[in-house]
Amino acid sequence: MTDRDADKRLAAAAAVDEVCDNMLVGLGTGSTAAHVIALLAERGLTIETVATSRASAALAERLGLKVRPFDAVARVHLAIDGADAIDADLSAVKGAGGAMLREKIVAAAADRMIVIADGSKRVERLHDTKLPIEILPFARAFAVERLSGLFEQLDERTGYLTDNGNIVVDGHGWNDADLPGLAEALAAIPGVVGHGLFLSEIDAAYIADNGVVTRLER
Ligand code: ABF
Repeated sequence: MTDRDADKRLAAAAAVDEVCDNMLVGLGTGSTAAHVIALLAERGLTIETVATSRASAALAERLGLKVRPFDAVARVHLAIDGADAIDADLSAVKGAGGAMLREKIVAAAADRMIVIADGSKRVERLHDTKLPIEILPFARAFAVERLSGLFEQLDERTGYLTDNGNIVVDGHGWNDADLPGLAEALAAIPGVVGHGLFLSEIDAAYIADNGVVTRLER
């Protein structure tokens, strides 16, 4: 296990310590969230889960966790998920794994949402991180044209569809001076069905750096 992977597992373990029996837990997506799934399976807690991606659902089921379909769930006790970048205000960019729409829905449905990350994800400013945007294929050209006013460069993930059957475009060279304004501008483009800006969903974070775990709370 690399030092970075050891940090991911440390951050995951700190979040899993907040999981109690009889909780409904939202499982994130990505390599850090995979440590949460493994630890939850190891600890044998009496919990049920919902997953933010088919990949996480498959891993959880393979390890013996009960995964409920989220479409029958209105509320989650605790969601634990990774991030691509997170700042001191607990604003984050997520979605390198393409699961940001389901991740945001589960985070919004959770009483508490905790981000777990290794130290490389902690940033001063979010704008150096590509911003994933989920677009309805029907709206591809229209949405990309409208997005071009917000980003210096837009790269479509060719040959990739999300679990929702949508395309993802990564925005580079964006202005993070007004994050709520950017989120509002993205939501105003018909055909943009999701994006990786998480501004209010995150309640706490465990960030592990060289074996030391720091807890951030909103
Ligand atoms: C997921 O975890 C995504 O939102 C984010 O992009 C990814 C980070 O992956 P990793 O934990 O492998 O760095 O939550």
